[in-house]
Parts: sequence; structure tokens; C-alpha cells
Amino acid sequence: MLLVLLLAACWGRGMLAGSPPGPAVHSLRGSWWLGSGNGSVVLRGDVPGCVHTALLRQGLIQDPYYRFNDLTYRWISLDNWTYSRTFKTPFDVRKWQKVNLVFEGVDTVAQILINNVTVGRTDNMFNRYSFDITSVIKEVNFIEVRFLSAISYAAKQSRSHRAYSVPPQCPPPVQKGECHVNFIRKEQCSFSWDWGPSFPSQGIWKDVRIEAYNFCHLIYFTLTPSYVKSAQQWSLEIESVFDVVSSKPVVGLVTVNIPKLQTQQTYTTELPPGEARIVLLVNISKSTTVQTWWPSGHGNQTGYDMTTTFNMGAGYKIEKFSKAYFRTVELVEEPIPGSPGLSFYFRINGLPIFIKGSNWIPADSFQDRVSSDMLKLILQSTVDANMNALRVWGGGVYEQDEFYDICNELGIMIWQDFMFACALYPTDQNYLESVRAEVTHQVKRLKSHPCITLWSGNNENEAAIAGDWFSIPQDKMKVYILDYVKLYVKNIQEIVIAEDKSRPYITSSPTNGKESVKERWLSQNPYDTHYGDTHFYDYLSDCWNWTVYPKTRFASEYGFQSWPSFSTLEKVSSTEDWSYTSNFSLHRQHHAAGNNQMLHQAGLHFKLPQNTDPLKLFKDTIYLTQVMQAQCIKAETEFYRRSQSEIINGEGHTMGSLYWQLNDIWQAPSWASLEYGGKWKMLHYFAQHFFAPLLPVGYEDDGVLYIYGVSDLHSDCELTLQATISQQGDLYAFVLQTTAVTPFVWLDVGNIQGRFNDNGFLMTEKRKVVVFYPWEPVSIEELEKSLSLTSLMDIY
Ligand code: BMA
Repeated sequence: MLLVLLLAACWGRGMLAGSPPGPAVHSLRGSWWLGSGNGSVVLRGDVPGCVHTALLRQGLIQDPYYRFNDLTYRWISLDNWTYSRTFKTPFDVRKWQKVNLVFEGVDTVAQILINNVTVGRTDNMFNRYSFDITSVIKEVNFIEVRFLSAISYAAKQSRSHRAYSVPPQCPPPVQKGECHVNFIRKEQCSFSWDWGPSFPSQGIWKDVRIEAYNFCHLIYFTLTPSYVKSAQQWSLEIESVFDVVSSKPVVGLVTVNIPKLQTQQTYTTELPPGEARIVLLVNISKSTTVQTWWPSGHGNQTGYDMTTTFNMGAGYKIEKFSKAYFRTVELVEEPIPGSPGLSFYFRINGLPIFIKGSNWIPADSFQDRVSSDMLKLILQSTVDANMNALRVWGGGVYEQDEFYDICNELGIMIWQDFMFACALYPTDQNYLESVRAEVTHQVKRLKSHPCITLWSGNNENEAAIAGDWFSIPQDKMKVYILDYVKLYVKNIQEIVIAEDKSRPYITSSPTNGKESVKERWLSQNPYDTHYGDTHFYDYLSDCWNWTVYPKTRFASEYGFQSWPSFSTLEKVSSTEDWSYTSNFSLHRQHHAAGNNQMLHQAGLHFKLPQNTDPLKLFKDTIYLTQVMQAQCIKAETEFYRRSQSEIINGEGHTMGSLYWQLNDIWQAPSWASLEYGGKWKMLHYFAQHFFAPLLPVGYEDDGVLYIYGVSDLHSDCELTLQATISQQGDLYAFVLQTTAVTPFVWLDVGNIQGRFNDNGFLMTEKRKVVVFYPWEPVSIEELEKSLSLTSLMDIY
């Protein structure tokens, strides 16, 4: 909410009588013209938005997610599109000392023209651009944003990097993606990933507006709390960044008021011409008790209303309403008795917290389709499954403001990666300058959010060098190591430390933390269980055998794939696709051998489906992959959780489990526990249990793990299970009755949006009531019609 409020305060405020006018703003959101490179396709499209969604909304293309359309529509991303429109400035442009054209986000490479004059260029999707258009703007204007295909740009940049190649060149063929994504500052998974399609979008993906002002203008406003132990007092650092257009220094008074904390302070400030930064320290009154912000499951997420008023002389006034949160975060890396290495855990408000959660990827290939309702639904599902944290993974995007607002409210801690993943990156001057601007902007934009508890330089790039993923000859390695340190230490870390001292920074995930630093930022083995965090994947070993799992300090990635439900797949497929071995099923699987790995893993414990009805066979197989995934991740997570307080053979004190991955970008097999659209897979219901605050885990010391009910899984007992549904207010109760012990009972209501209070459970009682929470109005009749019930006993 912070930035939204900030802008509202700056633009919306009128001036005091007789004072110089405050800023004026003119939004350029709305309908624009879009044209393809040779002008053969011209259409209207919304801003914020992108070419793909504009074409879809105009009915010029089918759903890009339908069947093989990711390949069919490759031409869209290969073309160079132009966005344009005319606009009338609703204010007299001559009265303003400075007029800026501000883009909160341009995707990605573009030349910007106003009235046929180039006013700027963009090359970074994650940067904010502000172009001075004072001398160009008129009463009526024509604006053009001429894009260059991200694919062609990345290829061109790679070609011109002559001294040495920067791998990987291309993704593996199974991903059906585009090459050289590491040469463009754009969502890395938009060129394809092992769970996602290649849709290198083009468009204006965030707000765009004209801002006009005299005197001075507030650009950034941030809050960072800290606790001063010696004084036993909270303080709040307020940083404000202004553009001062007045030729003389601007002198003013700033008043900060936090009524509920009985804190009011006034400061005198002087802003020099040009970009001016002021930092104020507000000491919170000791006469009240400050309620701290806590992660979900540990306390409330208290925030305090606060007003900051800038009286900048001559009656020029800016009023800023925000919420102040108070919490401390420490990443504790210290020796552990009886164990070589160092601990790796988070202390929030002085209390060690076990991190329970998952990894977040972009919720859609087209960011303009990620609605606030969808964010709320997915993030609510996160806390509903007893999670307290998510990692915003480095191959996606820095999420929109609302994402972090919701996490603040729900108590979801965020491990925030910078957007670099599974690759080496160039460090030439232009590239570095672009990254520096990106990092500075993103840290300023995000640092007021209490939910963010860690900055992390990249995803798996330390491991990529240490493990030589790209077969670099040893004598050439030095240059890549230097580039690595230059990017993540000498640039990104340096900026983070300058901008935000209130939370820790690690260079990579996985990393050995302090030990990696000691080894000059690149550990020989970043997966060392005695230090830092680990990522662990093993699809071949029996996942019920806990001895295969690393007894790590912190499990930040681990997982198994499954297929999404039939109702989700049905929307993007046709009858001939509905088999496990169809071209469609192969096409949607982006992880080599993934479909076989799922059957292999399921086959270790379950009878594989054999039904002669092809559709039933497909649905049974989907069900079984979800059973397998839920059971595997449960076994692994329970292992991590029970390793919290023990050291065995020098390993243990595990303090985090973030499974891979929370959500999906499209309808395809993946590691996710939530399907595209938010539907819960069996794993998500299991997460609710294995992340429960009180968790019984059954295991024996001799190395054998017994999971309750497992011995009954292949019982030959006859059983009948049918269900009745009744309405209780907005909820629906399903009464289940069984004549025998029933494993992995699965209720599915197809496309009806909502979730059950439990699912995929072992039914040992004769009668059980399951509640359905609908996310949209629904009738009993619709539920009855859509309900299907499956248990392991139905698979034969
Ligand atoms: C990890 C992630 C992703 C990937 C996942 C599954 O390496 O960081 O790159 O999608 O594994 O393979």
C-alpha cells in the first residue's frame, strides 16, 4: 500500500492558497494502439498489458495456453511491436519547471518517442524509468514505444559479447524455449523453464504517467525499523528522496506522527538542488509498548498508522500516510556444539523460527493477468496450509506491491532473490549499469515491507560454477569467477548494504553463507550440509526412505512432480490429448524423463493404474502422481522438521523447509502444490498437516520410517464409500461413510472454485465430515453433479 498511498498523497493534494502549485499527474493507462513490425496487424490493447493478452482479448489469437499454442504463437515474440497513442495534457505544460514521463515497468527493450523525438530507451524490465520531457511535451502529443523482440535482442547481445561466451546458450530442447535469456534483464523463465512455457512477452507491464512539478518532488519514501538494545527503544528510519528543481536549497519542516505510539516529532530539513535524500530517525516513545510484527503462527502482524507531513516552505506541502511495522531479523550463523560448520537460521524479534513454506514462481506468463484476487487466493492458501514463509525465486519477477502488502498482512516471511537464475551472466559496463539501477530501485521499492526477511543474490549460480554445470575448461574458469564476484558482491551486495542495513544478504541459494564468503564467495561445495542452505532433488531413490535426504541446516528447495487435475487440463486440451503418453502430455512436460520418473516413484509403493477405459486410466494416473508427490514431500518435510533439535554424526539443526514449488504458471506437470488458477493438489492438503504446529512424526532409530497407515495401503478389504452434501451457511458439509479403512480419499469437484478443509486423507473411521469452502457462489446440486470420489482402492 505504501507506494500507492505515496502517489495519492503527492498528486492529489491541492496547494495552499497562494502557494506554488503541487505536482500534477496525467495517467497514460488505458487503451493504446498496437502495431506489428510491418504494420500488418494493428489492434487496440490495454496498458498495463502485453501484446499476447491484447491479441487474445481482440479475438485475434486463441488462448495461448491451449494445447501447442506456445509453439504456434512464437511469431508474436519474434516480431517488433509498437505501442502508440495520442494524449492531451490536461494542464498547461508551460507552467511547469519539470515534466517527466514515468514508466514503472517496460517489458523490455524499447525506444520511447514523444512527438517524433526520442526521449529515452529501456533495456530492463525490472527498472523504473523517468524521462525528462519538459522540452518536448505540448498540449496534444503522440507517444510511441517501439519494442525490439526480446529474443532478437538477447541473441544480438550474446553475439556482440565477443571476448568469451556466457553460458548456457539455450535451454534444453525438452523446454522448447528461446536462447540467451541471460543477456536480457527480463523475467528469466519467460524464455521457458522446466515447468513453464516460452512466452517472451512485449509490453508496458506497469503504470505509465506524466508527472509535472515545480519546486521539488518526492520520488521515494521508505521506512526501516530498528531496535536499539542499549536504550531498549525502537526507532524508525525514514528515507525520502526528492527531485529538487528549485535553483536554491529548499528549507522545510517535516512532522512525523504515530498517534497510537504517542510519538510526534518535527525536524528541520534542507534539500539541495538536484536529487536530494533526507534520512530522519524517529525514536519511538518509551511510554507505550510497541507490538511487533510476527510471522504467521507466532503472533500478530501489528502495524501502526503514521502520517508524515513535509512543509517545504512557501506553503508547499506533501502529506504521506503509511503503516509502520516493527520487527527485527537476524540470520544466525554460529558454531554448534558437536557439529562442524555453522548454524543457519532466522531469529525474528529475538526468537529462533523454523521456516515452513515453499517457493513462489510467477503466477502467469502474462503479468497483467495476475489479479489481486488471484494473489489473495494463493497467499491465503499459503497460510491456510500452515506455512510462514515463501521464497520469491530468482528466475521470475520482483513481485507487484500488492503481493508484499498481502504477505505483510498474513505474516508470510519473504526470502527475496534478485532475478538471476541457473546461468552465468555478463558484466560489461552497460549491463552492470542497468543491473545497478534495477537493484537500487527494487531495494528502495521493497524495503519498507516487514515480510521481507532476506535478500539473496541469485538462484543456483554459485552451484553452477562450483559444479561446473556448463563444462568450462579449468584454465578459462577464472574469468567467470571474477564476473560472479563482480556482479553479486561488488555490485549487488554493495548496493544492498548501502540501501538497507536492516536485513541480511546472501550471495546465492544454495550457499554456505559465511563459509562461502571465506572461500572467496564460491564454495567448493555449496550443498555442504554443515553450512547454509541446500537444494536437493532425487527422483530415483525411494522417497519414503528418509535416509536419502540430506540432514541440512536449511532445506530451501526439494520436491517431486505431479500432474494437475483433469478439470484443469481439460480447459487447454482436446479429447485426443487425454492419455499419459499423448503428444500433449509429452509436450507439456518440460523436465526430461519427468513423466517416467513420476510413474517410477509411484510404482515403488503403489499398483500402477491398468484400467481399460482410457479416460479413467488417465484420471487414475493423474490421481496417483498426486498421491506420490504428496507422500514423498510429506516424508521429506517430516524428516527436516524432526531434524530441528538433533545433531547426528555432526549433522542436523535443520531450521527451514521450503519445498519446490508453491504455484504454477500454466496447466502442466510440475512440482507445484497449487494448480494454475489456485486449485489445491493433494500435496497442499498434506502440507496443511505436515506443516501443522503440532506434528506427530513416526520413525524408528534403526533407520526405518513408519508412516501411519502405510501398512494398510494395499489392503484387499472390500469397501464401499458414497457421500451426502449439506449446506451450512456459506459452507458445505460432505458426509463420507466407509465400510473399510480407505487410503488417500480424494474429493474433487472439477471446475468449482474452492477448497476442502481436508483431502487425500486416510479414512479409518466409519463416518467423516469434510467441509467445502467455495470461492464463488455454488449450489448443492452443482456440487453433487461435479463431485467425484477416488481412493487408492479405486485404482486397479
Ligand atoms: C531448482 C529451481 C528451478 C527448477 C527446479 C526444478 O533448481 O531453482 O530452477 O525449476 O529446481 O527442477
